[in-house]
Amino acid sequence: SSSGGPATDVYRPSLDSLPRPTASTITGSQMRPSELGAASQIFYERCAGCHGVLRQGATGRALPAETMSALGEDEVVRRITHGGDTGMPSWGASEILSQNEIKLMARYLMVPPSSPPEFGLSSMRESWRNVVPMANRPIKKMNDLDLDNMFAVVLRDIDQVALIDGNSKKVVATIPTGHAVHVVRPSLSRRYLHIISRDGKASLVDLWSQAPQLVAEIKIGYEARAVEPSKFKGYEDRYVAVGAYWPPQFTILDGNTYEPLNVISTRGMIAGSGDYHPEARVASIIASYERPEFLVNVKETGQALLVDYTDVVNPTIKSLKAERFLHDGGLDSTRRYALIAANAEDKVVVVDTKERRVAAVVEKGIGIRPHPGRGANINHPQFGPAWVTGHLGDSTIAIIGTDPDKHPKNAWKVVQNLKGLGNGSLFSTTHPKSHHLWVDAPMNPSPNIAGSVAVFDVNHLDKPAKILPVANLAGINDNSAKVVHAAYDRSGQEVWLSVWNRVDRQSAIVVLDDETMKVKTIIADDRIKTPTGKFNIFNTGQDIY
Ligand code: DHE
Repeated sequence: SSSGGPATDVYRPSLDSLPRPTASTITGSQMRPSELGAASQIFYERCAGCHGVLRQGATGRALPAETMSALGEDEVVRRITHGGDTGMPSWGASEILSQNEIKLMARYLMVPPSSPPEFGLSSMRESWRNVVPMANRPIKKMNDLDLDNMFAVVLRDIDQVALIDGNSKKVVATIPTGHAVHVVRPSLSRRYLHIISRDGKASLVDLWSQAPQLVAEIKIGYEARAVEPSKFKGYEDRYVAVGAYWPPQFTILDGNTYEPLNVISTRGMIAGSGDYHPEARVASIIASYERPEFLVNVKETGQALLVDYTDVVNPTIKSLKAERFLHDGGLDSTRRYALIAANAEDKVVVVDTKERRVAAVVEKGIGIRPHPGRGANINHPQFGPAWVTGHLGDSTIAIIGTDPDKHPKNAWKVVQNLKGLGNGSLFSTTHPKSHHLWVDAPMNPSPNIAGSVAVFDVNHLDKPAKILPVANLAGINDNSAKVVHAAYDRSGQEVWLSVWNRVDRQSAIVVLDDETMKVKTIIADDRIKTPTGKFNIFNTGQDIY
């Protein structure tokens, strides 16, 4: 094994390189090793993201084994089945987990967690595959694909990313990824796709090859969510930062080959209290356009790290004291300020990437558990440039002024609240050429709401949103179908939405005309299973949202 971890671990044992639990390592539990294996797999895929592998809580509650035992199996089963109103999905009611799986999870939560193994640079080097070395790569684009209007689509449960041509809507390639693939970040040069999977595997795709292909991959830990290429002028394609949830650390890779260059632990002290946290996970990573730096947002400690990559082996890191539970976020329209949701604190932190400081913490007017994705940069008719986030915990859509120069009174304040579909929103989206704002609610317990999207007219925000039943429009009426992640095409005239269904049921991507909100195309190709995030290579690479 390359993990070098302790043999007591029961964490995600069905994945590669982890020691399998044995009866002696799980003394006191009422579970067989095979049950523990299945349960820890489900926990890692569905629960750890919010609750933490050590179950100390973040976006989701802390789940101490003693509390679970005190609640009793029936109550824990009830909570997993029906979810809650601050973002806990209704795993049973929405038919994602079966009754047996839910019972298994209830019993699993009564067994105390164990700390998973470490994963350092030597383990990474062992896992590194430079599939197509630079010498065998093209020096210019070798295909006639329209890369600017290509979409990379996450096919979550089949461990693939599909490349779909934005013009013909045809699948041009499918790329194998790690397990439960999460996010794709195209490079600024539009040559590369960086893909991160939940199991810590990062995959590099070269879009210049005759057919886009996987050219390198590496495992940087056991659990991960974020990857981001360097974007400062002169450093395009040079470096890639990959954040891990476990072990709590981030790794800097060579941007062309994925050779691991440095790994930096994020375990440490909580901003404010100064108390130690053993599971300080890396949430979003945003490349600065102002300096040769990555902004690495550490969830549990609330430290926002500005990591200078001019000397990757000996990096200078400025650690900004932000707020706990930093999660997702994006840049304002000038690309100078990063707005990051500190979701379990109901705050949004504004980092000035030019002056390297926390410019503001927005609290008043933020709803319960903000969840922007990268957020949406609108031009508010009254308040000027503004950034928008929806929420997991309520139907609030908060609009925050982002223009300290021309609209100083509104800067970093909630200037308006809208009412969205309901709680359970994940992503808010717009495009500089559009006057529409699209906000989803896939985590809402009602299948009708989770299957719809709200569209606001930015020029008439006093009017209620138009609600489009996107899953129904695609002819998909299952309770398990969720409509998630609106993404614009290059021109800003089309919006793509995923109808994300169970792997054994029909999913689709629905393409709507932005202006008329009418369906243009339904991509229901057999290969499109469990689509979630869709990343237009131009818009995502240049941070246009
Ligand atoms: Fe995500 C972004 C973490 C569940 C789809 N997700 C992010 C980011 C983080 C994160 C830290 C920001 C990355 C960045 O910008 O660098 N996501 C987590 C979780 O911890 C969580 C809550 C639970 C889990 O177990 O993983 C979680 N995420 C989900 C989903 O269930 C989604 C809908 C589908 C899936 O893949 O499982 C999902 N997350 C996405 C997408 C983005 C994302 C599509 C990127 C949005 C964008 O527009 O850039």
